[in-house]
Amino acid sequence: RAIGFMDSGVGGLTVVREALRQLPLETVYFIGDQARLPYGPRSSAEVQQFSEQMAAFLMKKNIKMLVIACNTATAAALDDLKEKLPIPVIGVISPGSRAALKVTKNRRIGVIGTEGTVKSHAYEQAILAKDNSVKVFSLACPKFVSLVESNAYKSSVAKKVVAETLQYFENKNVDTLVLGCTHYPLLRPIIQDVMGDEVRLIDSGAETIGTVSALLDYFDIAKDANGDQQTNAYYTTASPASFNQIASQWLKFEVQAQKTQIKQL
Ligand code: DGN
Repeated sequence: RAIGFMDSGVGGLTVVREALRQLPLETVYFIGDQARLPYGPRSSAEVQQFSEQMAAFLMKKNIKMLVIACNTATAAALDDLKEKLPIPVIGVISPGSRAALKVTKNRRIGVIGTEGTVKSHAYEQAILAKDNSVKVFSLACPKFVSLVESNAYKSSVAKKVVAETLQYFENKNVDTLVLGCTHYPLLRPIIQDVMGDEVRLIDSGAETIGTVSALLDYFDIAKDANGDQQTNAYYTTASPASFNQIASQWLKFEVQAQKTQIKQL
């Protein structure tokens, strides 16, 4: 049985890439809801509803575990899906928070994400619940997702937008910055350049695969992995052309996504 991954778009592939690297024997099913992207500006109730629909799509494919490879959807729907689904459900916020706490030395942590994630205060809550002596500075970066989805994440426009947006951190003296949106690792070289080499960037999606791996062992459900990458499947709710282009670039092999309409399920 496969592990299901879901996101609003191509961002979740940053989590999938890590899964392919760390868990090469597992089968991966991924769905990106590009037809309804971006999730960031939507209400939490709406994101929760869309998340339930994506989860239902993957459940029909008999997945053994669900990874919400989207911070916005994790903030809006993790508790709900955990309660409703009979399989383990993992979000990206808790692993990202834990990793940031492990890395910070000066106890000043920055978090960047969508408006939805930042408004939910999910990162502050997760970080402060573990250590309330830490200072957290959160910033919504509403322009970043479209830079990635439009395949402009290496462009000079991207450099300008990232530099302008992250000016907020100039006087915050953070030593750690959480990439609290699964789209942002594609902008990582630019973000690192703007923040400076001394700031440690946390890829919450990549951290999540460590948790997935531990849970597979705990529930003893790693043993049905078959190691056949041919059975991996990628779905998008929009036209696959742009998805395939970005996915193939990012995953470094030819991705052929299938178009699906999850709304009708
Ligand atoms: N990739 C999603 C996240 O991690 O929050 C959000 C992308 C979006 O739809 N704005």
